Amino acid sequence: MERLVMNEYLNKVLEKTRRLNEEQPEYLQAVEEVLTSIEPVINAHPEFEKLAILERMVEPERCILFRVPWVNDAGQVIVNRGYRIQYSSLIGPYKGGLRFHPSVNLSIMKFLGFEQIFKNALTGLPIGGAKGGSDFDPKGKSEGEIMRFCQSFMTELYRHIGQDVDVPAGDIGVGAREIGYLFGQYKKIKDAYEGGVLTGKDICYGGSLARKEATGYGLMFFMREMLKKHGKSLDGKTVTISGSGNVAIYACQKAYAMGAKVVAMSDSNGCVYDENGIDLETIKKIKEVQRGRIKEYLNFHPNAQYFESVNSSHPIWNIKTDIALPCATQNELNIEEARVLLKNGVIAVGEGANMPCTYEAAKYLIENGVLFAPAKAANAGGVATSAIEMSQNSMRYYYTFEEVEHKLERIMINIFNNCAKASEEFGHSGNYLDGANIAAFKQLSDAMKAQGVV
Ligand code: NDP
Ligand code: 2IT
Repeated sequence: MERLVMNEYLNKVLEKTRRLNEEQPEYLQAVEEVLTSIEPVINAHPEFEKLAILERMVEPERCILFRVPWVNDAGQVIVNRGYRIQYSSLIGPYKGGLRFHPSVNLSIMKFLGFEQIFKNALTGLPIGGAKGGSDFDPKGKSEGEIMRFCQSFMTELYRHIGQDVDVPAGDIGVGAREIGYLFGQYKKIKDAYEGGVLTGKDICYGGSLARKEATGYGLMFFMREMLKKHGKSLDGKTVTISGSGNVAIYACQKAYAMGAKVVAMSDSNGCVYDENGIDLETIKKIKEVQRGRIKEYLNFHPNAQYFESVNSSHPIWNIKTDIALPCATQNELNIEEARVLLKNGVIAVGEGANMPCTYEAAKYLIENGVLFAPAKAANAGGVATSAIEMSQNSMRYYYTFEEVEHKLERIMINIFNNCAKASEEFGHSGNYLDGANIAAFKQLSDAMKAQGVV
């Protein structure tokens, strides 16, 4: 959807970005959302045009594309494509996850890298923005295949990263298992123990307690603060959560701890609805241990219902709920689905995934009074805790689970307050999407001005 922007400089940059990146819809979507949001700041700073602040913000510092050859169990050589988008080192080493999913392409990598710069600024910690990954599909692969793929991926990636240069972590399809294989190969090639070169490591070799839980927990801390500001709470609320991966599982855990009832979760094949409340231990067993499909939930809870996803539909958004948490992937909640949620009485939507709502859906929800927690603020707890992992690695020390969780909670409260403040300052009170973009952009543009033309 084209958005109306009055500022001439903004329009010029938008047009140029569209022209240069015609084939990259997700990237353009992310850029358009941010640039549209920050119009009041651009209006207040006419000097930004001469400094080309926006042109420098939207163009990645470096895009690395590489070949990843590996041998499958049948002896066949397979070639995948690897990516690392080193988007911005303005406020710290490049930092952001790796995604292994067949849909990965340059547009998706660039959109994620772009979002990451702003998200990382919101954490208040010294981390730049990056993203990487591959079109490799981990589904159905053996342990040996996963390991060989990770080793081949790192055999190229290692020369581009380092604990003060670029620090990858997990994302879709990359969890502690993959990080372990990547770390092992990095260490073997470098012949040095650089603990802080990757985050999301297992606890047994330098990972941080509470990193696994951090994105989901952080989302719920943000949601709690947002509801509180509007005189509401999670107590007794129903919640639906799309996805059943890392973010979804720990959002579910915290939602229960905050007194809510999670009634539905999903994967790419469909969703389960359990009116008694989703049994998270069953989900964890199916997803974390067996790496199975969510449909198997019915083997343990025959009274639950399963709704198959047909033609990439998202049946989970048809389920009546007070709070909806899209925690699977980009553009998984569109305007029609937003309308159904609203008709069914939704009061808040929290983006655990990156850009899960289309811009039209997000705008519709906000305009209709639904409290909206935008991804780059609401899911920043994961990368914030990655930065806490890096600091523990540098100190050669560790914090307890409670210490890390407490730091995470403080960071999420700060992020919410900063989004609220920025939204008020520019007359968009209660629009935390604009608030998040404005708060992050102000810090980044200040840093850009301070460092000169580089
Ligand atoms: P996981 O791989 O652990 O889980 C992903 C979940 O989303 C799975 O249930 C998966 O289902 C579903 N999913 C993935 N792709 C699609 C798709 N194209 N269509 C439908 N369902 C899909 O990933 P995470 O939980 O780590 O990541 C989820 C989201 O959260 C992503 O958007 C990620 O960028 C974002 N995020 C992650 C952070 C982290 O720390 N891990 C931090 C901040 C954001 P299936 O198994 O069927 O594929
Ligand atoms: O999207 C994200 O913020 C992540 N996948 C986590 C990145 C990180 O470096 O922990």
